[in-house]
Order: sequence, then structure tokens, then C-alpha cells
Amino acid sequence: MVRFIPLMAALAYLATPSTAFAPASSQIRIRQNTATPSIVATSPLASSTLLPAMLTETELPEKLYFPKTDKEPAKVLGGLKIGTRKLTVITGASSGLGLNCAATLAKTGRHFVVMACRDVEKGKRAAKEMGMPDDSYVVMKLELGSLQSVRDFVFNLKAFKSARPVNNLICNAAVYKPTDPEPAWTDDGFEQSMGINHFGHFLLVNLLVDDMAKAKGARCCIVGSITGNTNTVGGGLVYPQADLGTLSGFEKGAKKPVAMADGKPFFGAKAYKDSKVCNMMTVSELHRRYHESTGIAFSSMYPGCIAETSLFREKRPWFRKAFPWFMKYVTGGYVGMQEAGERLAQVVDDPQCTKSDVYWSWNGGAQQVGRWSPDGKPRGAGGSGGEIFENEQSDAVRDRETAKKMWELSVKACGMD
Ligand code: NDP
Ligand code: PMR
Repeated sequence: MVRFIPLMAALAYLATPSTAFAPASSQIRIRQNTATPSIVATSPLASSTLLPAMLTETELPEKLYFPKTDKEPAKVLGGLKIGTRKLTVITGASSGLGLNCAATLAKTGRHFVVMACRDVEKGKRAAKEMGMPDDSYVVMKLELGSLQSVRDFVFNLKAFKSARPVNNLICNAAVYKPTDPEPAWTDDGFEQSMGINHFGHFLLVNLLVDDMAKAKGARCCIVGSITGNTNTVGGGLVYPQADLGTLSGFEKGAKKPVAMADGKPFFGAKAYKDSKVCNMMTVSELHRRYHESTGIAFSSMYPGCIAETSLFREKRPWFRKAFPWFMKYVTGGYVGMQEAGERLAQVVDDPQCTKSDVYWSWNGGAQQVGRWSPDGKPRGAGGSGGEIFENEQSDAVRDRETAKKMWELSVKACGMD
């Protein structure tokens, strides 16, 4: 495989589309979030329900009522039967890993899924295309590139679910901007990869910890990646490597014009990997700070290389064609979208995944006979593959001092101090 490395490095460079050389002004930026955040319920009766941002509990229509405890008998809410299903929130559920995870969980009948999406209509279409039962989910607006939108989402979620706690939170959404020559910024002035992947989720989890503490056996998973771990081929040998340095960019406030965590000039591919390090460090800090007092199991995971998702939208078309092939036949790291979704679903659904502070990964490649499947039946060949195991993260990700500093500076950056 080693002989492929220089070749792939060259190919990766060539895969950079010409937009990499476009002037900064042509880059897409997230506009100020002026639109009214909305809850869009997708049950047959509630499909046209659009609720304003600031709801009080009493304003909620009866059909959006949630049972307040697990013991309360299942209510029929205009076709929306929630019953005793677990309440599971997934960010970035409109495509790729998040969508496949949402569909897997919804179809088990054990989860009511809140699909937290930046594009609500896209989320609704995607759920329908995946065949998710109408009464198994709602799509709610969440723009992670706006801290105000994160706060609005939490407000609306709490109004929607009433006193019933969130059982599972999956922080999955992300952007990867390897070819942007200049940084694009979130509403709050963060570089987008760090702002969306890390800061938005950081605030979201922190706003929901108290609520989740009320649920028995709650789980929170923040999706990590091998490419943020320098103890792997994918993360250690492939340029650029993740490196938070001394976090001098965070110390300066992590806002425009400061683009990178280490305070150095903008480098899109590295910004993504740095954001994944922050995601994984956030998990270990959450564990250290809240696991004992709340009982929440905090985890991260690497699903495998899902080489066909929209994450690679900036790459040239030929790269997007060659990449799955390379991952399948050269590195063996490939995983299909459905299987990856099942893996993420396993982390919040499988009784063997209750341990906190774990970085989950799966042995073997795709197309193997796996042990876990969402319907509880053994998988045949060609189905869900690999066996779950507790993986080791790089020393940089496990570095306690940097993780603590990252946490404290993120609290500041998100205005939570
Ligand atoms: P996708 O691009 O398919 O999914 C990303 C999701 O995040 C989309 O639903 C997207 O919404 C959403 N999203 C993007 N920006 C925002 C935002 N500002 N606010 C709210 N939601 C947003 O990529 P993947 O499925 O591949 O990625 C999912 C996760 O998996 C990421 O955390 C990624 O880091 C991780 N991962 C992926 C790997 C891979 O090989 N693909 C490998 C390892 C980890 P929309 O549908 O509107 O675009
Ligand atoms: Mg990488 C075992 C080797 C391995 C694995 C598991 C991955 C995963 N990659 C491996 C090796 C290589 N990659 C090699 C030898 C090369 C050639 C130099 C290579 C290149 C490469 C590129 C250009 N790989 C990439 C890219 C991307 O743009 C992807 C990326 O970094 O996105 C952030 C990527 C990935 N390789 C992976 C995985 C999982 C990714 C994708 C995404 C992620 O971390 O989210």
C-alpha cells in the first residue's frame, strides 16, 4: 500500500478544484440567521405545523404533547404515537451518516428521532425517501453555524418534548472545506469547520446535559474520525496532520480574523481535522466533568471511511469516483452509508455500548458478517460488518492539559462564561 501514498498525495492535490483559487469574495458565507426558527412536525396530522421561535409550553398544540415519564401510558397524539420510545436527537440527519443512523433507529421502533437539520425541507424529503415511518420522527431547524440557532433549537426542543428528557444525543453534522483558499465564517465569526463541527456542538451538548441527566442511561455520542488521530495511517501519514498547537488561536478568541486553532494561517483540510480533535477531546472532558454526576455515557466513534457522502462535495468529480475505490481496494477502510449508519446507531442502541469515555471503532472492512444488527437478528454476508471495539486515540487527543484548555476557551468563545 505504501507505494500508493506518493501517487495518492499527488492525485489528492490535483483533485483540488479550481475554486481553490477563486477570490475570497466568491466564497459562500453563512448569512445572518434572521429566519424564524421552526419546529416542523412530520406526523400525518402535524405535517404542516410551523411553530414560531418563542413558544411557551401551554402554547403547544395537544398533538405535540410528549408523555412526561417513561411510565406514563402511551398517548395517541393525532397519529403521533410516542409511547415509551427513547427520544434521540441527531444533528446533520439530512444526509450521509446522520440520515442512515436516523433511519436505522427509527425503524427499530425503539427510538423517536428528532432530526436536527439546517435545511428542514431537505430533512423531510430525505426521511421520506429512506422510508422512515411517519410517526417515528420530526425534523427541526438547527443551523450549527449560528449559536443563536443552537439556542433556539434547544428552546424549541424543550417546548416540543415537554418534561420528558432527551435519552440520546448524537452530534454528527460537519463540513469539510479542503479547497477554500480563504476561510468562510459562521454568524458568530468562527471559521466554519471549527464553528460548525465543534463550537456549535459544544454549545448544544452543554445546553442539554442537565436535561439528559434526568433520563436513565442517557448516551451522548460526538462523531470523531481517524483523520484527527495521528496514531493512524489515515491521520498520521496523510498531510496535513491535526495539531492544535498551544491553542493560541482559541486564546485570541477563535474569531475572525483568527481562523485556525493554532493561530496559524487558514488551511481548510487541517481545520476539519483540528475540529475532529476538539470533538473527541470534548467527549473526554464531558466524561470527566459530568459522567459521575449525571450517569450519561459520553462517547466518540469512527464509522469507517464513508467515501461516497457529501462531505467530499468540494473535491473534483474524478476524486469522488476514485476515492471509494482506493478505500475499498487499497486501504480496506471503506464502509457503505447504510452500514456506517448502523454503526452509529449501535453506539446509542446496543446494550453493550453503555460505557462512557470510549472511542468506538469496528474491526474488519465492510461486507463481513457482523455481530450486531438493529433488528437483533444475525447479519448475513453482505450486511452489517465488523465487530465493535474500544479503539485507542492518539496521545494528542488524550492530552488532558490541552483538552482542559480547549474546554475552557470554548466556554468563553461560546459566551457561556
Ligand atoms: P455529509 O455531508 O453527508 O453529512 C453532514 C451533515 O451535516 C449533513 O446533513 C449536513 O446538512 C449537515 N450540516 C452541515 N453543515 C451544517 C450546519 N451548519 N448546521 C447544521 N447541519 C449542518 O457527511 P458525512 O455523513 O460523511 O459526515 C457525517 C459525520 O461523519 C461528520 O461528523 C464527519 O466528520 C464524520 N465522518 C465522516 C467520514 C467519511 O468518510 N465520510 C469519516 C469519519 C467521520 P445538509 O444535508 O444540509 O448538507
Ligand atoms: Mg485517507 C489506512 C489508510 C487510510 C484510511 C483508513 C483513510 C481514511 N485514509 C487512509 C490512507 C490514505 N488517505 C492515503 C495513503 C492517502 C494518500 C496520500 C489518503 C488520502 C486522502 C485524502 C486526499 N484521505 C482522505 C483524503 C480526504 O480528503 C479525506 C479527508 O481527510 O477528509 C477529512 C480522507 C480520508 N481518509 C480516510 C478517511 C476516513 C477520510 C475522510 C474523512 C474524515 O476523516 O472524515
